[in-house]
Amino acid sequence: MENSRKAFTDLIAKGVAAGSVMKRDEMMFSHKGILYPTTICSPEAFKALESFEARSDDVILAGYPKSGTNWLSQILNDLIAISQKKTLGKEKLEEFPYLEVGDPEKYERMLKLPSPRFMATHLRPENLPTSIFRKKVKILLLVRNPKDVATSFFHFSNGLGILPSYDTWDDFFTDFMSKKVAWGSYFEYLSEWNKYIDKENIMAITYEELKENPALGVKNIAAFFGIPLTEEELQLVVERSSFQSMKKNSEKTHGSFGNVFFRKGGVSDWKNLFSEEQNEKMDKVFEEQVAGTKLGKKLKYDVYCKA
Ligand code: PPS
Repeated sequence: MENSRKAFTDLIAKGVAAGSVMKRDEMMFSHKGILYPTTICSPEAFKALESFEARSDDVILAGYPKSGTNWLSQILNDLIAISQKKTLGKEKLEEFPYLEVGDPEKYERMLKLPSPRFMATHLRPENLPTSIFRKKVKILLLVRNPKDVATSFFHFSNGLGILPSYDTWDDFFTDFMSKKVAWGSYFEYLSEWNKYIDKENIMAITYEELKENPALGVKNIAAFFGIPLTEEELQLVVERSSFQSMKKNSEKTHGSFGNVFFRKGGVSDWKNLFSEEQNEKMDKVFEEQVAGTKLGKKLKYDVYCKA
């Protein structure tokens, strides 16, 4: 395990240890009507986050849990290293990269970090510190088709003890559809972020389009953040961020949790879990809440979520 990633693995290990002695109903708490895992988040940290001072050159990745945020984090960190002419993969991770995860003092420590600071978040826009929008910080918004998100979330809940586990997929599906999972409803997440989609400081990308054409995706992301890339650098970032490379390297980057964070890395695994009835239920909710929005159309639901 590389020492440089200790901030990641130590926090997860602590969360797993805390979760192992908690009763199921103690494992989540509600903040502004949304559930979060007690094992790695706290009301005190949320309070401290409100006054977090963003910098205009911060690099922010927003994505609901299980939409591929570790993948895009790798890409963005490599792009930042290239922009600073540093060797890829050698940077030391000073803080756990998800903004809302960690202790309340984290934001004080982040004041001392050099620019550009990278941070990921699973939060909805209305729950992000207002300085992010005031400073027009660039945000890469990552979305993934909701059926694969739910599938990945189910396996993750049973693979890592920071979240309540489930005896059956059906139980998880019920909770996923009724806002009873960590970070709340994915459908509400999509409709809230849709309100921001036309802002110049926001770029949306789907997991599926990146999977289909990683070189084009990385090129567009680099252009959005104003990072010039040679063809060679582009190929390197693409190669280092492939699922195979990241899974192979995961012992170094994610320690013993590697296999949980890098599970299958594909599209359509939902077909192994969803019943006919569950398909109909999700299709209906998506149609009612998200399908007509710009972000909803970008997800190409008919391509990726119809049997
Ligand atoms: S987390 O726990 O919320 O931070 O998870 P997150 O990283 O957002 O999402 C995990 C899923 O992303 C897949 N993954 C990848 N897919 C393609 N390429 C690469 N490089 C990659 N890295 C991670 C990971 O396998 C999870 O999806 P599933 O479907 O469970 O495999």
